[in-house]
Amino acid sequence: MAAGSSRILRYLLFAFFGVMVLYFISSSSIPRPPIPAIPTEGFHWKGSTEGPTVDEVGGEKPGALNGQITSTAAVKASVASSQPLGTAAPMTPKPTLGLSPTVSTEGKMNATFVTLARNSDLWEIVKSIRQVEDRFNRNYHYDWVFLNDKPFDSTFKKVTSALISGTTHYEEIPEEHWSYPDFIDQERARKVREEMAEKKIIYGDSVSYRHMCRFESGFFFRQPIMNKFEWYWRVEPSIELYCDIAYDPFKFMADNKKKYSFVLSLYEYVETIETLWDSTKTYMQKHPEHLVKGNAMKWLSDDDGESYNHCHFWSNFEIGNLNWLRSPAYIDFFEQLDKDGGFFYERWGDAPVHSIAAALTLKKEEIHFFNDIAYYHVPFTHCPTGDQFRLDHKCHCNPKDNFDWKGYSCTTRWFDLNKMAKPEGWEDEKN
Ligand SMILES: Nc1nc2c(ncn2[C@@H]2O[C@H](COP(=O)(O)OP(=O)(O)O)[C@@H](O)[C@H]2O)c(=O)[nH]1
Ligand SMILES: *[C@@H]1O[C@H](CO)[C@@H](O)[C@H](O)[C@H]1NC(C)=O
Ligand SMILES: [Mg+2]
Repeated sequence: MAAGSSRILRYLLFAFFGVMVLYFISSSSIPRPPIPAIPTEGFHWKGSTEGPTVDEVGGEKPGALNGQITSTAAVKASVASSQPLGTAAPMTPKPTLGLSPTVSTEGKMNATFVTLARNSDLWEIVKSIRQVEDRFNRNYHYDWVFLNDKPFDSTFKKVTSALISGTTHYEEIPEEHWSYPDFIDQERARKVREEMAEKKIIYGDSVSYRHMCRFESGFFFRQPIMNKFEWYWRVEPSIELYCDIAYDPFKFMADNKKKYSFVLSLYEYVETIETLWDSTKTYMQKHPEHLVKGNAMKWLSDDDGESYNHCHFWSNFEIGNLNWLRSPAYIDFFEQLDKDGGFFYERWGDAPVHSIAAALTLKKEEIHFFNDIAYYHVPFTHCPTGDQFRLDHKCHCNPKDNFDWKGYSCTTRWFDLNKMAKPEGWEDEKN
């Protein structure tokens, strides 16, 4: 009798305990409702045209089962992360995202992201990739080309391709695009590096940096993989994108007949380009046919081409037209520069090279300032001027950091040359 009732009591206790546990699990797995938006002036909920919703990209609907599913996924993820990358760890399959309603394959441009990187750049380039995907590419799925003077290793490929929503390509650069041309006197080049090291010129003693600058100036756009595309967007490691990009910049470029674009501009370090303008003048004399009427020469020179004022677009960000870079106008320019040897006898950067070419061989209207692409590459920030713009585009940059209107920026000159109205509030950001 006593034994029987205590057994019943035990059963009851077990049952009660079990119910409590179940209740606890299910109530803790009920998804929290979204934090209600505080309506502010000028704030709009974006409609379904904005991009795929959670349902469309295959997310689970909130419900009792949801907790179980996510916790299983969490277990899987922790198992996966506890195993070395080389083994066949169970992985969450890459969801096949449908294109968002506003973007059909027809609207997709013939375009790719492009990144030059070393294997050791992996953990810095992934930060850039994540931001590009979050702010833009998750809705567009453009391809991404990676270029390297060495083969990419499997970790680099695995990690980057998992983050990118488009097709990824990994290519090794041929030796002749990353070495001294035979006409270069390597002894002279070595002495220059020693001198620059003593003068503490940034990257002044680096051989690889010079190969990099020459490659970005003359070869990235004619790698076989790049020949498949018309448009490129260059992305470097450790950059930030601070605002949502709510439209396709490639399409904008095409629709508005743009060929080259920038977000930051500044004066180049003179010691690295002492004779770059001399070579430019040789090119201008040899190839007057490439100099376009209505170009942006006035942005480069304050004395009609006699001297260079050192203004250049910062080329670690670029959206541009590859066919322009592959045109005789650009190639003739690069070849003149290459023959003159300044990539090795000085330390010419690809930024002034691209910039001078753009300013001479394009109409100034073909060069675009992407005000709405908020960007950081150490040590400069482009944070769009105007509070409402930054709120509407969910920006996370500090307007105080905006470099656009500072004394060392060439962007004010760009606005003046093109008679563009500066955004309200620009004067407060001057200093
Ligand atoms: N494959 C490869 N990429 C390089 C090398 N040096 C620089 N890069 C890449 O070239 C770009 C510019 O280099 P970075 O170090 O960012 O120069 P900075 O922005 O001028 O300071 C980045 O995308 C780098 O990842 C190199 O030796 N090999
Ligand atoms: C993309 O552009 C490249 C370069 O202009 C061209 O060769 C290629 O055929 C284009 N591809 C498509 C699908 O239009
Ligand atoms: Mg960089």
